[in-house]
Amino acid sequence: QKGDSPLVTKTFVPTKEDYQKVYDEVARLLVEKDDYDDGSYGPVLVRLAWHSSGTYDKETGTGGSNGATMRFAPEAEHGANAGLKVARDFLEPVKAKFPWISYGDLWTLAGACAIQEAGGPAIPWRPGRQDQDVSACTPDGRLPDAAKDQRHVRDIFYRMGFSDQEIVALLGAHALGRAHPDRSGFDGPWDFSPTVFTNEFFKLLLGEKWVHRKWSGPDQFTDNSSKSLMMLPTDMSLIKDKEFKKYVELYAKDNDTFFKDFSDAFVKLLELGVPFTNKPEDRFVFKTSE
Ligand code: HIF
Repeated sequence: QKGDSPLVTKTFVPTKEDYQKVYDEVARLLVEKDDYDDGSYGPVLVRLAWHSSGTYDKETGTGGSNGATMRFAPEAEHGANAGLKVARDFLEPVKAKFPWISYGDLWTLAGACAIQEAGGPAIPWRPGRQDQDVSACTPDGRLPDAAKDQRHVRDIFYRMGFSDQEIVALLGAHALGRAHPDRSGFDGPWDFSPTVFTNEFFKLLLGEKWVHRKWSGPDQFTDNSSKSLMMLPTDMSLIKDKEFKKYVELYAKDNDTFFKDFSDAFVKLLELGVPFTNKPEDRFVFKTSE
């Protein structure tokens, strides 16, 4: 049959420009909806991107950001994911505007956007995640437990295929955001500028005296000078462990190296288990808003 058949619908193949439009919309909403927490949904978007990716298990190839399975009750209700509905709901109007993007691509793109918009490094990103159904939900217990020590941190991140240096670089993201008593039980921000991406996490970890907070909540640490910042037991493990600590020292001194290593490790995190048909060279570097 020749000519335009009404039976043939063209499949929409999004280009880099289309994904940049999604980026721009997330960035616009971050500015518009500034009446939340410390003035930005950015940190909780980063946490959503990471928790959707951090279920990956390299032995079985299961988990990771591919299926966006946190949309379903079993995974949404895992204790570690408490509070992330806020981030998923924030992105719903973006999904409505760009219905062709998969949730997995949207959540990870939004995480990359939140880091760039917070002044962090470029997070090169590529599409390819396909939404899956509830049967692809991962079992509870794949995400880390902040009450534990370095052995647990290594168990969790080695399972995803990360090295000690990559683990420390990633943890620098705790410069962003805060803990909420009604979500994790922990309380407070890691630094004084929780909406700006910097290497402050490492500087404070080394520069402050951290003491056990005296309170009725779970064991966490507070800085002895202002008593308004916090560290989780897993954060403290980075200076208790000699192998980890040398990278903390490196990143506290050298912000450029931190930005580079963080970007590499975060890109790797967001891509775990994704069946890409494109190549690493095809990653997009989104333009950050003015
Ligand atoms: Fe977090 N993380 N994270 N995290 N995280 C919290 C909050 C954020 C761990 C525990 C917690 C990473 C690793 C680990 C962010 C980003 C990343 C909270 C508080 C806890 C308990 C949640 C709440 O109460 O709202 C543990 C145990 C980790 C491994 C050791 C990643 C590297 C740092 C992978 C990462 O990118 C962000 C951003 C937040 C802030 C969220 C907010 O709502 O402000």
